Amino acid sequence: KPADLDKIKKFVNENRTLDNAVTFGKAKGKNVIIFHLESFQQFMLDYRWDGQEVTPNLNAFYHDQNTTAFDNFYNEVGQGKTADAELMLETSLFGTSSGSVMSNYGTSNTFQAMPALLAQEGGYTSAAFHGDVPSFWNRDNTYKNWGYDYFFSKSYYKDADNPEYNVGYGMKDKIFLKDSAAYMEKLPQPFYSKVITVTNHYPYDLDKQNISINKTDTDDKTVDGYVQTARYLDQAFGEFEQYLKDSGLWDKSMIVLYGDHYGISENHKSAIAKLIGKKNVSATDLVNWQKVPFMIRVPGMQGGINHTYGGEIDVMPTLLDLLGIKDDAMIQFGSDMFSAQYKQIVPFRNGDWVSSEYMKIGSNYYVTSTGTKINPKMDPRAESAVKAANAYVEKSLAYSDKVIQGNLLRFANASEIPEKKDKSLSYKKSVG
Ligand code: GP9
Ligand code: MN
Repeated sequence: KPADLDKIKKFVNENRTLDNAVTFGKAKGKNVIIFHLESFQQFMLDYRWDGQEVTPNLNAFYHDQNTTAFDNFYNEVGQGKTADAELMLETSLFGTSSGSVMSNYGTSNTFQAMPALLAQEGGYTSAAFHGDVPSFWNRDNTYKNWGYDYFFSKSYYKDADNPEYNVGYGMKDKIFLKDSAAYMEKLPQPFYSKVITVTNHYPYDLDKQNISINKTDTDDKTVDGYVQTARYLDQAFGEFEQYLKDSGLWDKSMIVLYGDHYGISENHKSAIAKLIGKKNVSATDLVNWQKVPFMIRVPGMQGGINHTYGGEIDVMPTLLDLLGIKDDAMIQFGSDMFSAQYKQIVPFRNGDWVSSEYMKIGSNYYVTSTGTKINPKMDPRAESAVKAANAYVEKSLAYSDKVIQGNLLRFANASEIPEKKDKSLSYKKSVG
């Protein structure tokens, strides 16, 4: 019912934050290139093995003077994994508690999504790139609905079915990225694009000729394989970076890197502990291992490592701030991480959360900075902070679910829904 949307709008508006006068518009008019680091976790950055950095190219990007890198940034996905990450990034709505929104609602719901919004507000062309079949996670239909002009999926790539070119869910990243960069160069500018890698995906298989670092010694096949495919992903990114530099796109673009979700599940916790040199694994360690990279390089903007607590739901408002695009009409459950009013509360899909001060794990509470377990009832300040965070997280998840399950955005004013692109658009057409 339309009244449901009004109630939710009220909640979103109450939590809306002011723009940051310094960062707002810093990337105005620039191309946007979002580089999806499949299953890549924060602890791999700057990790060394066998006397080498495992991910030298990503580390260089992390420390680049124009890169703002958030090192307390968490993935917030549920069962939809990659699809949940994509949904949060492009609509600032949470995945549902089960299933994948892209699969169940992507075709028919009304959305306020990045590609359509940037087309309307900034004249952007949009393109997604992925070396798997277009139907996976219902991407083809969802992307049309979100307003993507182009979706370069497997059939666009030369010899894409050659078994030598594939591993796991799709094309090997290096092969995929070479052609992707060539397509990208031909897009009208400014463009908004996302490039979804896939080789660093469970079970982390890689052919011999692509292995360029010795196995780690945890004796856990998954973890030892992960370090090697993470290295491959890093090299693939390094090659892609070079293509962008050669074509001149590197300095005309805001480049965003993010990890979509964990790569190694809790079942392998002792092997991860060994990998990163930890003796005991605590409940808060397991939550902190849900950190993934979120880094934004804006040419001409001074970067640095930013310790603000945030998550995937906050990406869209944060990027819109940099792009100088007003989003006051949007139903967003995240907020701009650069805003001085930003709350630093990160909801997880199961109702747990992390804030800059406290963590909720099941029915237990901890101090975020120390991992010390607390009883909030013993400390009035903690008690009120925890209460407020619980209410905020519960409402955010429940309202987001309502928006999706009731398709409530269809009740928004027409002027609040960015113009939709031609839905009959065929992504099978050959371009350029
Ligand atoms: C498949 C790929 C994998 O196309 O994006 O999705 P995931 O298993 O990580 O959700
Ligand atoms: Mn994934």
